[in-house]
Amino acid sequence: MSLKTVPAPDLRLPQDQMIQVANEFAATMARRRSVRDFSPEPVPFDVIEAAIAAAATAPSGANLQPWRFVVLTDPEAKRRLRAAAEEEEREFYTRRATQEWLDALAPLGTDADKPFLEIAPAVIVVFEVHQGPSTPRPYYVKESVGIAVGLLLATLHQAGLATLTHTPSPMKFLNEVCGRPQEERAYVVIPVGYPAPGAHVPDIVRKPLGEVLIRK
Ligand code: IYR
Repeated sequence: MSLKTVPAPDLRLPQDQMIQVANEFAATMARRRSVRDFSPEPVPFDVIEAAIAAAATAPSGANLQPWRFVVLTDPEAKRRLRAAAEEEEREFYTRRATQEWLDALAPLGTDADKPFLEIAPAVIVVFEVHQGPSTPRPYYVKESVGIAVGLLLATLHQAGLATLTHTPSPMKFLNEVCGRPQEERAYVVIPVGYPAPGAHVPDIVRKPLGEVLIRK
């Protein structure tokens, strides 16, 4: 059975305006940085809610929208999250990671300590939704959830908030910490807040457009 249709939205802008809008957005996004040193200052929940609403507009395989966003703000929940994540991370840094991987991470200065999981005022745990008792088999889950997370990060950044895309490995413990069913699988953990006063980030550079854009 096919869905009824509605007219495609007409978003057309005059050419000079479309270039300006795109350039301004690119310049704004160029200022986004992964922050690891957060202030405990609370953030308005309405902003997080709006960012999740934006994320949930992402295209998805067969429009099945296979995502859930769990927002932790309760200090005790964040403390449990941090403790469980650090346990996994200690395994990663001392046993699981290959030397090659550790060498790739060395310039970023990351280690098994994850104070940001407790200090950031909000932590969003994004889950993929797979087939389960009340959920159908989804398609292109990683692609769909990845796009949703991109929109989430872009919205939070536009609203003036800092984020970190944190990927503890493995992530199974997040089902327990967030009270989510087996068919959901954690995809990424995103602390959200303001940088701590005086926070620094590594002085990275992005690849020049000439390298990443191939025009044929
Ligand atoms: N999950 C670890 C390791 C880590 C992996 C990558 I790839 C990074 O870009 C950063 C960290 C951690 O969060 O420390």
